Amino acid sequence: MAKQLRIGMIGYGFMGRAHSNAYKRLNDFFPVEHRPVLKVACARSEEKAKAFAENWGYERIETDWRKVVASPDVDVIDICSPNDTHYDIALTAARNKKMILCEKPLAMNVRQAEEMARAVEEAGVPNMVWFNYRRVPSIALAKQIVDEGRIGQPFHYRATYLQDWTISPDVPQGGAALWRLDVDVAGSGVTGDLLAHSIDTAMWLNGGIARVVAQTRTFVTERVHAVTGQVQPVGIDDACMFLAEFANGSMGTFESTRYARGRKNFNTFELNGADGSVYFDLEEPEYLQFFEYKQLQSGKKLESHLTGWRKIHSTNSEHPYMKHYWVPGTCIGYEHTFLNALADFVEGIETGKPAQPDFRNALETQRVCDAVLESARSGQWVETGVGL
Ligand code: SOE
Repeated sequence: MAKQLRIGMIGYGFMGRAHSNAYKRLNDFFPVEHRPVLKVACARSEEKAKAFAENWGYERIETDWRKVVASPDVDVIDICSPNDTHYDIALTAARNKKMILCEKPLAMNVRQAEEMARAVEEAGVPNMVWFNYRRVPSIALAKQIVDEGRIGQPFHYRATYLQDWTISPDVPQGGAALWRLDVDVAGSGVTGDLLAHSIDTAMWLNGGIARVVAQTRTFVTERVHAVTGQVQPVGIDDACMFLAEFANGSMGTFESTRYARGRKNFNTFELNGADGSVYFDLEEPEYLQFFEYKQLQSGKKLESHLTGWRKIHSTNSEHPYMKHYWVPGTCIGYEHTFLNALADFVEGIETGKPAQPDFRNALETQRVCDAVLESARSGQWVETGVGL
């Protein structure tokens, strides 16, 4: 009989929906022993909690997260609430010996993230942060290609993460829908919200980022606050660019903004090494582009007139995750990245090989984010302390 994995969901927004979908579909696609049970949905507003629970099929609701993390009938706490709540919920959940899945960024700052990593380790509870883009098959394929040694000595890493939804000064800050614009709730702007994804992917593929120098900009400096109704200063970074030095000696550039007109969720990266390069663009997620130089050299005859980038449609059953879905040539979507992440987490519990990124690993991303923000303030290169 399947083992139950009883879920206590805290939050009901975009990520609450993405994760709930993953819980519901896990056993349809992945042959794991555990079966998620949607036990409790928690939101501060009873009305919102009820609507969410009814829609997704949660058995009951709570309006106080403390009751959820104390519930004996809950095994996993899923933290999908705004960033300023992650720390308290995670620490209490760890004390109560719950498994914890936490949305990104892990915390508001390194100090919180360090305590959170320590808390789950001391409690011995399985934990993971939902950096879902690692679970895009094409990105996982890029990781495989790097691990197979096909890129060779890395020279350059280039990442962009562009959106355009905050350009109008009429967009308020704060409240349930727009807490990402309120620095007291979000901790930072694009650095924690978007670049955290780029940094997680970059360090997964190319190793630790040792030092950074950054510039941030806040284009709209005052916005009405949705909760107070007052015009208040904006404390988040609307845009951030930084240069990075990886521990392996390669150079990185990272750019993120919510002011790139026409760009909705433009998440790209390219890694260039001596023997090859990989390029990914989330607007064409089923493709990984790969330029292979090594194979050309090793061939009997170098057919240089036939060289070029290969656009790999990562939908064959031998591509990461794809054997669990449809026939070759058919695609999966954004929602499956969460399903894949959940499957990895559950397999981690079952095999005893914990899925990554766990809190300890996500702490490294937090270190880079904090170093980026510190550098933007000081104008100096900042050592991240990653991997020490
Ligand atoms: C912000 O708009 C956002 O929803 C992020 O919070 C997510 O992490 C990102 O994947 C999509 O954009």
